[in-house]
Amino acid sequence: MRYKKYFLPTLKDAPSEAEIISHKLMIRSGMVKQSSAGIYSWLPLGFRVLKKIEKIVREEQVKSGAIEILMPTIQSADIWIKSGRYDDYGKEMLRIKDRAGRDMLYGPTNEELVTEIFKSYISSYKDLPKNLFHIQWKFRDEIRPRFGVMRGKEFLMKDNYSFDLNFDAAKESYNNMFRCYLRTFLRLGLTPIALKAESGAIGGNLSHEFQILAQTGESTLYYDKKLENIDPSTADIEQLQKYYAAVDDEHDPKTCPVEKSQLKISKGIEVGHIFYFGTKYSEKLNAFVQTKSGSKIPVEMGSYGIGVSRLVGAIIEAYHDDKGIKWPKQLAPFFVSLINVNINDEKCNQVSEEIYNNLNHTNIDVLYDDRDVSLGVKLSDSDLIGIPFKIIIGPRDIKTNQVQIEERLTGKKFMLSINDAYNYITNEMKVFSNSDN
Ligand code: P5A
Repeated sequence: MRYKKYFLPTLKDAPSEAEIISHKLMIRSGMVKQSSAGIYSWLPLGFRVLKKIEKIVREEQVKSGAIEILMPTIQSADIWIKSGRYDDYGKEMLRIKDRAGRDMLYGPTNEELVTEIFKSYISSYKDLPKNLFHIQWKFRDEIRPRFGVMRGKEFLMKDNYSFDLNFDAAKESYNNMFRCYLRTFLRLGLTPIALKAESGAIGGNLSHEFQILAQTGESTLYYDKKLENIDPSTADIEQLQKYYAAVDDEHDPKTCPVEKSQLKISKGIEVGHIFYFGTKYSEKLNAFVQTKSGSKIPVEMGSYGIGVSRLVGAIIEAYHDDKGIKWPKQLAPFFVSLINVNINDEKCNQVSEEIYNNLNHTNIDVLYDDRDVSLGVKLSDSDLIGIPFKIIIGPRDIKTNQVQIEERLTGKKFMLSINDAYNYITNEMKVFSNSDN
């Protein structure tokens, strides 16, 4: 991508209403634009990152055996009246009437709708288990939308729903998703801490929330150090229950069972939440399945959510410095920032074009800064938007066929020949593509 042709409106200052660093940086780096309170447009740079996160979340869902569908954003009030949640949800639910006066709503979650789909097609134990997911916008009329995309009114959620014949099978589905969540957050470069949680309005009797560590997080986590190193291939909730974890004022130093040296205190952000709620919805919405012996029983369910758009902010909270964002390589909107120091120098232009074309041919996302602005502006914009590598092509270095490489995550800087620079970048790209799966 050529910067001059692109749409990347960076700002020097963040608006005063942006309270936290990720919100400030997202606005300054031209990732999002607020359209009204808690509702955002995703500009090209933000959209690229959102899609990269979504892709990793999706791939891990599919690997875990979940099947992708797409349910609508607008739902009929009828199913919510049947489940009893139409009134429970209160003002957080955006209620709409269609032209015929029918009560509709913008879905804040999909337990009812997915149960309706399930029961229309599945009625036998032979077709279980099933796990359906979608990645779709939700709307919750939050009383105080704040922190940018971290607590929006409209936000993108990955939600999935498991259907099983009995409690044991449902617990297995829950554990399977538990492991999937750990893998997902690790792949996103985050450290997930799972905590036993209250299940609130979603209802049910087993629930965990996933927090990720970030110095600027909203909650304070108190947990056994061992929780930072849970193996996602073998983890289950029984194993987890051995380790202490509490959030904010749930923690009481007097009753905390963990030794001081073993207790970690860190800031965290909730990015996922999973629930087992048994037959709460299947009973109310008549989702019954036939057992082997011929009897009919309500299907056992769980639901599992990841805040995909919230993750964009949460990851910035975990990866930034005073210059801007430091994207983990797998999430960066561009992999390389190609900085042409002097667009009036023929040799600089020629070499920049050459490297630009070569990188494009190898499908490496490159942002070629061809603007007629100072080197300082180019460097600081690249740091602000958080591109992992810079290749800097300057008139003096190029006389000896040298270019400078800079790594955003480590701050490392070094000179290489043009050819070696190209090889270095393609190799870096290979290393992280291979470690993806
Ligand atoms: C689980 C999936 C549910 O809604 N139903 C379907 C269950 N859970 S939840 O905890 O309420 O939400 C799941 C995740 O969505 C993100 N999230 C939000 N992100 C941005 N703005 C919001 N207002 C918002 N509300 C919830 C969180 O990451 C949460 O863990």
